Amino acid sequence: MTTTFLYKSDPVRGRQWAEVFRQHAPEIDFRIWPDVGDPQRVRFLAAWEPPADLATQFPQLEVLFSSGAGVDQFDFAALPPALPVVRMVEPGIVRGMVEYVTQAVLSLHRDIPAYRRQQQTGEWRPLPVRPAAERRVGVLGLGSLGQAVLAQLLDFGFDCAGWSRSQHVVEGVQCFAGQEALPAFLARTDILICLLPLTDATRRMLNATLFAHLPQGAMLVHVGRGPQLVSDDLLAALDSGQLSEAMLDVTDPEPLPAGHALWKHPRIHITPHIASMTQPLSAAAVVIDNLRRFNAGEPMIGLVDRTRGY
Ligand code: NDP
Ligand code: OXD
Repeated sequence: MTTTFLYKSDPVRGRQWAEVFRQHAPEIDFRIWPDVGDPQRVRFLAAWEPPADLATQFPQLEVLFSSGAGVDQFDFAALPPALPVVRMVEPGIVRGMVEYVTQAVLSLHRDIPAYRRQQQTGEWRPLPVRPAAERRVGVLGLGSLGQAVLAQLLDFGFDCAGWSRSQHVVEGVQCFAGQEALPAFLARTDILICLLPLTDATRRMLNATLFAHLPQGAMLVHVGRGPQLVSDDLLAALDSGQLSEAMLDVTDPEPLPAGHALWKHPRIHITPHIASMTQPLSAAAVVIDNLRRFNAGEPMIGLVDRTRGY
């Protein structure tokens, strides 16, 4: 019986996936939601938001692929318990995140937000230029994105550190692990980048207590998930000078409603969740490779550990 791979996400990008499947996995019947064909044939699904009652609709479903890097949009309790879930680990999304975070860090490092404010009042006032080696950058999350970002920042000569749940060894990066090491990591961080997945452990983690461990005047680049940040604590930290700038690519809620206090703060710089996006051509190629792995009984890249939530 022919296998169906069902794609339920942006249909324009879906057509690019379809072309890659047509060229490299022609034996698979690739379909774009809502054209599901025979539901009994759907063995694989790629989705940002899967349909409800997955088990009833697609009783032969064997793998759920997230069309993005995050999986916090899935209600794990509503998914069949033994269904493997795979997050997106693909070179295009990694490159996009490296570009975004690099521009954010360079912009903060070289005082671009301050010059924008000066321009508004016609003020010509050079600020001191610090070498990158004297700027301590710290990345929360040493996963596929965090490590790629650090590799680029190391190239610029920044003093780099990272924090994760388990201990990592990354050349040139001071690695910290676990809650007990968090204060020491924060104490040496001038520019903090959040690249953590949203889980029960990371929700509301960017709060007043965490900000208090940073050096006074530290800066934040938040590219994880909106609910990790306590907005009122950020506003208070900026008003008190504990933090000096914040670049937010993610907010809670999204879209951020007009008139929200985060829009108005002169030291907050917002982009609408565009730091990075799955690139259809490279993503489809990675998924086809994962299907080969799955069929060969090999571990798939990006397999989610449901007990950890990422
Ligand atoms: P990974 O799963 O590869 O890495 C997650 C990292 O976070 C790991 O190093 C993990 O530690 C660490 N971590 C998770 N929970 C904790 C915790 N409680 N304490 C300490 N460390 C923790 O994810 P990716 O790098 O692929 O992606 C990270 C996130 O980036 C995504 O989940 C998504 O939310 C966000 N994202 C945002 C985008 C945007 O456009 N703004 C685009 C794409 C992703 P360990 O290594 O020990 O497991
Ligand atoms: C993702 C995102 O998780 O775009 O892929 O945020």
